[in-house]
Amino acid sequence: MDIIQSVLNGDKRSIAKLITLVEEKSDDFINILKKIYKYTGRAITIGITGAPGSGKSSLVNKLTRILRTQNKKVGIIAVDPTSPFTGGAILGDRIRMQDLTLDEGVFIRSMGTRGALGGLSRACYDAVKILDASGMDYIIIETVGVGQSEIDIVKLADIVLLVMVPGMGDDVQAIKAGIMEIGDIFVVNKSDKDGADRLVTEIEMTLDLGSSKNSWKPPVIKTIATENYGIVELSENIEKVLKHMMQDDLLNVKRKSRIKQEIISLLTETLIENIIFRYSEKIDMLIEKVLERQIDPYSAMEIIISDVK
Ligand SMILES: Nc1nc2c(ncn2[C@@H]2O[C@H](COP(=O)(O)OP(=O)(O)OP(=O)(O)O)[C@@H](O)[C@H]2O)c(=O)[nH]1
Ligand SMILES: [Mg+2]
Repeated sequence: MDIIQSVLNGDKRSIAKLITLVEEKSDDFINILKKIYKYTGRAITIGITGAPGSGKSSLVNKLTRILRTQNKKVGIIAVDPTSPFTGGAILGDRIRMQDLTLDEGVFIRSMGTRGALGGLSRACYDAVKILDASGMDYIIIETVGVGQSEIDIVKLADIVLLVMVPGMGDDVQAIKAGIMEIGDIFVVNKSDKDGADRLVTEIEMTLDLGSSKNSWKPPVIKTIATENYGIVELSENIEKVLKHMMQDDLLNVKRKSRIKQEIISLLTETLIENIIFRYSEKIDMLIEKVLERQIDPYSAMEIIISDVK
């Protein structure tokens, strides 16, 4: 399996190819994923989410530059809810990173979401594994903060940056919507605009409400991505939060729960598919009975389950 070796060697074309195989669920992709799994678990995954246009891509761009000066390899996944197929040129423009694509130590990929709610697709989770195995030190996943992808990012990332912008009117709303819980770091971007300090205060007050006096509080960082302001502070805070998470074993707890989630969802999917396939005739027969009110759907389920056992 050439492709496995070249992915492990960090070859960008092979990485891209393998992600495509995974997206298309082509033959054997699960076997390839099985083989690379033991090489994963080294990368740090950073999720970045926030309202459309809040400056996520600009922040990722500037953050990546800092990581590159530290000689870290960076994989970037831009989750694009608007289209599952984004051409390279449009992608570069959309995520404002054309200049980074030339860097050998940076890999950028756009991926679609799943369904109308925009949850992260299985392929996205697998792409993270591929990038991890390929030797990326950091994997940054950008998701637009609408719908399910924002919630899903917590399951995928070791650390989540929540980007907010002053004067958008929806800051308070976002805070109220319970989104606050997902942020490990709060980034107030576009701090060149009016109301940045007020937004910082507002976020800090909300964080205070939700935590006891001595407990850990997520940092709130002001940035102006376009002017590279606050980016060093942001990267230092990422390291600080990671250190805290490692010291308190929180990172392992997070990763364990991620693995549990993954096994459970694979199990659920496979079991259900299997049952539906194996008992399709029986299910058809039971449908007739339910239709005629001889039995109810609950009993139909119990009949099938008792057979499975
Ligand atoms: N004034 C100002 N503009 C910014 C700042 N950061 C980004 N922008 C601009 O805001 C616009 C959106 O930036 P992006 O980085 O594409 O934002 P995004 O959140 O990735 O956008 P989507 O991926 O489309 O949701 C661009 O025109 C940026 O140049 C900032 O700190 N201040
Ligand atoms: Mg973007």
